[in-house]
Amino acid sequence: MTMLTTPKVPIQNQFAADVRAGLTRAGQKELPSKYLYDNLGSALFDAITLLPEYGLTRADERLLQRHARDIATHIPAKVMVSELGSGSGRKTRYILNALRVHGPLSYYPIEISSAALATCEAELCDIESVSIVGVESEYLSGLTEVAKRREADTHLFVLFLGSTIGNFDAGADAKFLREVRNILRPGDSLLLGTDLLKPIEKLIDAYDDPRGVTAAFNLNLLGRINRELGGEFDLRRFEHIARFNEATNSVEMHLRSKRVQTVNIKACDCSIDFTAGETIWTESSHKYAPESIEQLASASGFALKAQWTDDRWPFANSLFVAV
Ligand code: AVJ
Repeated sequence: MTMLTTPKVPIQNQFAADVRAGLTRAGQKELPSKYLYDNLGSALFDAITLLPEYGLTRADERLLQRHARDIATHIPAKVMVSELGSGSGRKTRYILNALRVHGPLSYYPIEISSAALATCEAELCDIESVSIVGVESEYLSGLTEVAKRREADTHLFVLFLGSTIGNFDAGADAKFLREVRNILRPGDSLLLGTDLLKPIEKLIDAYDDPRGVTAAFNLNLLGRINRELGGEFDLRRFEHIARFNEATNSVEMHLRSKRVQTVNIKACDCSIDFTAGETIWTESSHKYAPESIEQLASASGFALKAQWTDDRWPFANSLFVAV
């Protein structure tokens, strides 16, 4: 695999600054959900995707498997594919396989973690006539770098799968897609995965599974702060909770302090007081109303060209075209 890198802020300093800002702010304490994905967190997320209660990833995969050829009919033969957050690369195989019949292509997975890029390369390197260029970077700076390498007659096809878009706060999803759009040219396309609204009980089961895998995934964020920032969290003094916020249509994950306690974090040079029952908000996972996706497209400079939905687990993969 060839590698492309972009200048970046030393990750550790940024992590310490974000943790400090999120835990010392007035009101609801919070931590950015992107920090859930260190090596252990990524492995726990992979386990979540196998849980019977978490249908999201299977729905996404069914859609891509079934409709990859149909999706490919919308994409010109001279194409460069880039993916925001490649994950394991398993779902992407279907798309690359459907596109390569039109001729050789290059694939640029963008990931902040080099470990994830390596997994993705191992999973996909055997696909004939596809060359992989890993981009170790944040999404937008990585995509800018990819767009620079594109020739005049080449279409840029961006994949943003798995409903990662749902982790952005209200309004920030359209803002992010607008920034993606600004890197593209009119006619370029984006395949966007979005989890759809479904009954609340189903959602809570998916985010608070009886085996406790999601709880382990969430609590690992405190473990990561201990390991990387000299935090002194006792993970047994916190519990995982998942709740549905009806005002924002999002499943929220929190970590709730079981008692009054104070926790030191050396690298942040701070100590944090918790009251009994106080929570740290660690993730929001927005669930889209089917009609809202077209609005999301037009609010961010795209038109909705085609859409595929799963009926067993409401989920949509939508093809947006830059206008
Ligand atoms: C990977 C962001 C799509 O929001 O469903 C799974 C992460 N969090 N269980 C999601 C997650 C708790 C997941 N995404």
